Amino acid sequence: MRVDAVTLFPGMIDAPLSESIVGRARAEGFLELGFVNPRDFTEDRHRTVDDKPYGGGTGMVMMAEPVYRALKKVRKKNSFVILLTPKGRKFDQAAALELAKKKHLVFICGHYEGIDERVTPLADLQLSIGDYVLTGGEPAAVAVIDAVTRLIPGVLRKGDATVNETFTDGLLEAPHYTRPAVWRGSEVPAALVSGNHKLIAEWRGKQAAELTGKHRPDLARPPKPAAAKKKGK
Ligand code: 6GU
Repeated sequence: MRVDAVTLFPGMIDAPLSESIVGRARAEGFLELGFVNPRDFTEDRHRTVDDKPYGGGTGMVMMAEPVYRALKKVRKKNSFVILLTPKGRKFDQAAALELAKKKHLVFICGHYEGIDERVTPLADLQLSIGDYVLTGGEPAAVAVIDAVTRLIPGVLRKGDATVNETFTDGLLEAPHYTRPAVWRGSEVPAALVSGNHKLIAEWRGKQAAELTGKHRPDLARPPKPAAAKKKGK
């Protein structure tokens, strides 16, 4: 997959995505990550990319033209363009699975108070990573690119399967343990060391249900409106 980021601060995305599994995915060619900086598309002496908001108010707003020109440089016919903004649709695992099917993603990262609203029609999708405010779209781009990259076939080694993991089946995962069996007096649950696969599966199912109910009651027993709706239509 090819990914390009339109950003004033490419290092905020490049550095974290040079480590660990995504770093390896880039080195092995599963992910091609490029950057384009709106500042390189300015024409004034100060290379201005932001200005005061019309109507007054605090902070600065990113100007439309440098962002437009940067996007134009990387956008192709098959590109899917995502604007990162706290006002966007909430990113989740289902969205990650959808994005993982695309050939080319382009992320537009706002900074300061945001980008001139007139660039929003250039995006196919507006995404937020949660209900809190970041300094810019860059850390959000890192989160989304990370979640999507690990879903590209071949990126995860066998044993890192993405089938039974948290959110994929609508539940949080059961807790994990590794050696030693007793650590500072704390024991691994008996079911996990029993060697009985049925018992282990039952224990994990119960733990997942309990944990989801406690930490994420909104996820517990997810409704299935898709199936119910289809019949009526
Ligand atoms: Cl995509 N951008 C910013 N600036 N803040 C956020 C966000 C995005 N998602 C959550 N908070």
